[in-house]
Amino acid sequence: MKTRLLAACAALALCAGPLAASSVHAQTAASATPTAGEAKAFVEAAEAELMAMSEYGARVAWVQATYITQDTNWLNARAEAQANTLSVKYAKQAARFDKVQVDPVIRRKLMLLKAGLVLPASDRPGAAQELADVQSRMRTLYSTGKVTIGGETLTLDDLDDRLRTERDPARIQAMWEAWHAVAKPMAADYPKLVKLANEGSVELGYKDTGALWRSWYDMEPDAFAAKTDALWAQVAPFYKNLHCYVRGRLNAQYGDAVQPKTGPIRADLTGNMWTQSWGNIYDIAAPKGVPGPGYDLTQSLVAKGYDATRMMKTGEGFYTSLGMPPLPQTFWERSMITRPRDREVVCHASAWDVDNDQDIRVKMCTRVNADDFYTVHHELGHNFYQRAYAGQPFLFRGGANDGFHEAIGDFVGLSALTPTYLKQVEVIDTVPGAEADIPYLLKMSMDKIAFLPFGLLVDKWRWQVFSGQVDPAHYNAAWWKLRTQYQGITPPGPRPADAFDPGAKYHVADSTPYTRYFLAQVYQFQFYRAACRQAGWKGPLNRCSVYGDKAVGEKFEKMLAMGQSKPWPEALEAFTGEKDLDASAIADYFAPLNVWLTRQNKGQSCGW
Ligand code: X8Z
Ligand code: ZN
Repeated sequence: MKTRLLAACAALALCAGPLAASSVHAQTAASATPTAGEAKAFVEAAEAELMAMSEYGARVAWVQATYITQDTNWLNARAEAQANTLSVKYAKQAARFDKVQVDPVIRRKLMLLKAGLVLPASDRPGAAQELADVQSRMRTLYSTGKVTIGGETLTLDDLDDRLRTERDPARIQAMWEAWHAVAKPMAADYPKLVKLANEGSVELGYKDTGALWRSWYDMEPDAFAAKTDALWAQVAPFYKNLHCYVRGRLNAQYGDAVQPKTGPIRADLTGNMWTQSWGNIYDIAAPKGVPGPGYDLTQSLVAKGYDATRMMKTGEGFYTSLGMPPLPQTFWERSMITRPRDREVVCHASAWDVDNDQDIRVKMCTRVNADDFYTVHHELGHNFYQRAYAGQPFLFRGGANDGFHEAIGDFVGLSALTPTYLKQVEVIDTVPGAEADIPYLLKMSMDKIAFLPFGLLVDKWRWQVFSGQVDPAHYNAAWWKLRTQYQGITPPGPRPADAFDPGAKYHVADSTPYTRYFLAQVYQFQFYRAACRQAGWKGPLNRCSVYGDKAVGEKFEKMLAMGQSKPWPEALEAFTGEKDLDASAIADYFAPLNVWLTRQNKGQSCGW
């Protein structure tokens, strides 16, 4: 249940079951000018009721996501419609206390109740069910999508696997085009979803659904949009440097006919379906005459006989080394960590908090490779966060914001990928010397820096769509305009007139907001720089690992335990001493690489 990853407030959208009670109305409808006492009673009743019912929604959603059938889809859509209706009702009632003097805790809870939906439905009869049905169709289309290439039927995880290593441009293009064709039928549904969600957002007092999404960050929505643009402006020159270098290496690999020396990069050539991480083509980008990072993590994991469970156990071991309690036995009994062969499931990885307490789980179709080793740490970050804030009142059980939730496991991953750590846990046998630093940073930048424009543009596109700036006839063109403008990429061939390429990305098909991942790229380096300072680390930042550091762990857990009880700058300050998003931590980490890239690109005309 992806919204659980965001925040308790977003979780409300999925929390309620069929037991919706009306006690709250009875209490709050009483007087025309409500009192602080009524506000408190309203919040307490809402919180108790939503918490009691949230488990129902989570269990239905779990069954649907791990066993997709017509019936589980029906059940889940129905539960979501009921939850949406209930959450909207609470949001509207909460607004009644806007002008009442209440204490800060009640004020924050009222705010969370009001802003806590991702796609609010109108209270027009039938609207919530219509919206849930559209969502259900799009999600299932994505998760059960298959392509046939050369007589072989392939799932998305099969395609993922092959794109990592396939180096024949025609075969790469065929896989890319086949997967993007899967999303075509969403073109008819997406405008319906936009209309329905906007109807609900406007009723809640937002300009449109995009404005609602931008309102989650303890600041004005427009100020938030400006902040993301400013962060991008800080890192864009580095991205352009990386783009320039990788484009040159792709040109050397494939020649002018496939990848010209100038202009955008062909979108299918970076070893990833969405051109969002490029680390899988490190072999192509590897600098000539410079030794590589000294090991291949995928090969090492395979050689050491890793399987999905051992990858999870290793991930858990990092968190417990920081002093956090081990995962409960039920995690191991109830999680789904490989793709079942006998049924359809949602393979896109997610972390769940089923009962808002100890029943935490991962759902992931884990394969033994470097990407999934990293994703295991990412997902467990969600779970350890969930458990750390389980002591908060229900409405504060969420990330300080959704970007925080995504950044926890990524922060741990920055240590868990260091050769020092990998040697400590015996995944690799020797720690390479200083000559491996530039190759290591290059590989990291191909995953982290390459991601940034994608992390920004997915919601830029949705903001345009929700605001009506782009109409359905231009959805696909607007998508590629942003992809070219920010990422400097172009599709491998002309796109069909009926294409709906945004839908080829899980988070669009699933309506999971995406700016969170852009924010997480920034936060994770702030967490990491602060942790390494606390640990007294003096060497190059890319070699710092806080594995086993209980003092860092204790301070980190204190931030996690705050949940969303305080505005995010306070949570950030509690661990880092910093109060704002700051891309200088990324710049610090990659500084030696940026110098190196600038030298490599000398004489090239960069940009697109
Ligand atoms: O969706 C995810 C996680 C689950 S929250 C696997 N990520 C984004 C993506 O896959 O597009 C992690 C990185 C970005
Ligand atoms: Zn995540």
